[in-house]
Amino acid sequence: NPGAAPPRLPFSRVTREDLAFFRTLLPGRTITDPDLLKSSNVDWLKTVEGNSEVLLRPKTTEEVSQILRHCNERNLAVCPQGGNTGLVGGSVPVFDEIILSTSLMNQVITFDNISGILTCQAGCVLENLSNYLEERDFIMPLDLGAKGSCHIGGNVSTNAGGLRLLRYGSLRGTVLGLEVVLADGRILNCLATLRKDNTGYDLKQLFIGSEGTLGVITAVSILCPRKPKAVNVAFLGCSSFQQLLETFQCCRGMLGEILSAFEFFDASCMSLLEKHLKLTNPITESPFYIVIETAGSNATHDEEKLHKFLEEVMTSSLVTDGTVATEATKIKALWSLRERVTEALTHEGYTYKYDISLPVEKIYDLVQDMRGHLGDMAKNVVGYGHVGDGNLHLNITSPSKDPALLAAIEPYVYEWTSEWKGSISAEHGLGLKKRNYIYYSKPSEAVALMGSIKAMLDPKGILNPYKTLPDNIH
Ligand code: AKG
Repeated sequence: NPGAAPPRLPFSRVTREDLAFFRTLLPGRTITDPDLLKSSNVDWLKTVEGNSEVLLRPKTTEEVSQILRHCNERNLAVCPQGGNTGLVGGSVPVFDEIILSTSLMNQVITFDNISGILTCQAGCVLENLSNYLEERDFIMPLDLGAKGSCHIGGNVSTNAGGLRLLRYGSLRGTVLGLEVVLADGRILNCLATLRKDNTGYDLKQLFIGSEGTLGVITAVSILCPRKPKAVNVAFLGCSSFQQLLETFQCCRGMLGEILSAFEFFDASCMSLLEKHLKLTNPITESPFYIVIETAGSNATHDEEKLHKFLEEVMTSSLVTDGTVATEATKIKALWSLRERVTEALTHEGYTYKYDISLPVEKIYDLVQDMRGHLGDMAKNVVGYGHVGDGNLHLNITSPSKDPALLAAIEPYVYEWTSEWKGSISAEHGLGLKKRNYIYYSKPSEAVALMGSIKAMLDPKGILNPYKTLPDNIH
């Protein structure tokens, strides 16, 4: 199984002298109690578990630098960890890597309320940043279901997409600067707060989405939009995916500049939300559900636009039923239907998760095809995701881990994706689980170049080993 752990690489083991060094550097923040280490050794999905004996909790960039300088000299492997909400086994150790947690690096450094540029430490929790900004009439340019736990540093190092990407674009555009500690402890201060800066190579892009394999992000500066004065959410039902696509096209045309999200999930997801989380479907049962959000500056204009759009899709029968929310509590309730699908799935047993980019008109074909392909082998085959970004979350459940089922899904799902020139990881990254499938989405020349960059920045390979790059490249 190419997603399983490879053999341990010949890194050093942590000695008493190493622990003494860490304890002097981080008094009270060098954790070795196995009970305290338990939750940092296992991923959120409880599918990957490491065996680290040391968790370090630095507060400053200088401390991170000293930790890495020591680890590099001693050939000790390090697993950087943010909120540990990743879905591909990238944020937990595979063996005994030292866990370097950003959880105490949680300070806002500056916020400029003219430019909207926020600079903060990597361990700030996304929801805390959102709350901080909302008090100042701004918002974060990204939002995702894991907001209550995930760290901005983890978001950036995985290039997390989320629910607002359609409107505000990817972190590759909104992140303006990064401070990164390199494997040997050097501090790379590229913490610019400029919208425009074409002076040489844009090095920060190397660290965005490289999952902590090239450096440890310690601070981020990010461009934040103004808080919209009016937010509306429409929750709609569609009887076919074709109609859902037509609704999307119509929506883009009629809501254009105020559209901030266009998300979907299928009827199987709704059943799981009802069954496991006791959530109620606010509209009549449909094969597909859509969550549309508008965010604009004029409530009257926005509502008028939204109502015209709804009238159009209802009268043309693209949409079978729907409900609209303008009030915060109801908006939250409608959003939680989409945001909590992942959580509902965890109650079904074991979940095989795929995060695929495809031409938008093909995304649900993969779900249907997979249902036919797997037949009775799977308990559920469900589809949900970001229609506006052409990003499908295909999830397949079985009562427990099932190697025969896995062999039926992979590499089939990757071959299917590659045939349509899609990406086998749209927004979750490759981590441990997907690393060896990179060739389905990237040519071998590109992967070899990634290997050269890794070798240049981290010659001993101590940073997040066994992740992102395939096993033939360290
Ligand atoms: C989402 O809900 O948008 C996610 O990224 C989670 C996807 C998953 O549960 O596979």
